[in-house]
Amino acid sequence: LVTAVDHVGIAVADLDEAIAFQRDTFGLQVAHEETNDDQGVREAMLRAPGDAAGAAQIQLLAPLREDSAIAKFLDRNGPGLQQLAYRVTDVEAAMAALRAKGVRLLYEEPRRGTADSRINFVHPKDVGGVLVELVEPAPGH
Ligand code: MC0
Repeated sequence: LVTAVDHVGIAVADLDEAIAFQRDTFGLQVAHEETNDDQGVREAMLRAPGDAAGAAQIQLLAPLREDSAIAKFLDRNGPGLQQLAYRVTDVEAAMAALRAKGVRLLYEEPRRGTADSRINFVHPKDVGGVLVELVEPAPGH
């Protein structure tokens, strides 16, 4: 079902501060930055200098609004690991396979994720307490 670990997401209060911290502390570089209004986030994808193309990235997620999932996560837990994202080739097929195993998906239909990927999420209570994202990259990514 899963072809690779796509990224690991960390909730942060301030995106620019967190980017600078990861750069100055660990030497990670920004590969991509965008605002996703649907998800209520400003986000950055970070890479390590030695990463091969397609290597798992670190995603920093900062809230755009108080009613967003990241704002709620920060209120409850403070900054920290928020999600694990698995890459799939066909998100609808992955959703169907997981539903058949009795695992709950958060959305009926895929939504738009980073860099025009198609995404859905698995309920953390059904998969060991980890919020799992499914990511079908846009063609050419
Ligand atoms: C909540 N829970 C978590 C969790 N968030 N467990 C593990 N990891 C998390 N991140 C737990 C709570 O502690 C609670 O457990 C139970 O799940 C249900 O919590 P709830 O209060 O009913 O629900 P909420 O309001 O906390 O919402 C959780 C939920 C939400 C996962 C449904 O965060 C959501 O819809 N997430 C999907 C969207 C998202 O995360 N977007 C931001 C990233 P107890 O034991 O207390 O009952 S956007 C993104 O990632 C895009 C841009 C991309 O990569 O392409």
